[in-house]
Amino acid sequence: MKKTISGITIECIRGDIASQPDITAIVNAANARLKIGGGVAGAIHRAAGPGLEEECRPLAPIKPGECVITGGHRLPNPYVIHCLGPIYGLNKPENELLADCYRNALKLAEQYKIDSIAFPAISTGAFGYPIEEATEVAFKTIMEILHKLRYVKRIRFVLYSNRDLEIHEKIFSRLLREIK
Ligand code: AR6
Repeated sequence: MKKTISGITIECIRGDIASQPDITAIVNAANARLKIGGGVAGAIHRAAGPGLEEECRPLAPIKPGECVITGGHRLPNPYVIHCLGPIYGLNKPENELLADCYRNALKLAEQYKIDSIAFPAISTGAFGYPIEEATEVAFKTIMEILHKLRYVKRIRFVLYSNRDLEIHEKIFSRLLREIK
């Protein structure tokens, strides 16, 4: 699914965040120490090689809602933006901390004049954030700041399962109807 709003294309696809060669910056659902982990952080660090962890070392630790940017190393993408999502039920208020991830990632993308960015569903794996709630926060946050973006022209959500893709498409369609 794909929709262009205020000149910015938002799309949802099923896939692997570490295999998005046409995107300038991919977002990592990181851990506080910016080390290789499971899920997204595992896929990204494995594809990027050990140079990514080395570049991350002096930037760690980060707090929930914070993001830092590095190069892509062996990834096809020039940049990786590492975001620490909230652990559901622990880091509060979860919705604000998750919104901060999307806001701060886009702020960094603008600072680096990045034209395209791909997000995974931050916090919805090991960190336990219910997918419907997280999706709503992600889209609402992005739609609120779309008009401020000068350089970002494409925002892609990369979902790992068909179910997560369907949930994203359903919630995105509903929010689009609501803003009409
Ligand atoms: N591409 C796209 N999405 C993926 C991929 C992939 N390769 N792999 C998993 N997902 P998670 P979190 C989905 O756990 O909840 C890590 O171990 C997954 O199905 O990667 O923010 C870190 O080291 C889920 O919907 O991130 C941290 O300690 C979503 O991506 C912690 O987990 C996020 O799952 C971060 O937890």
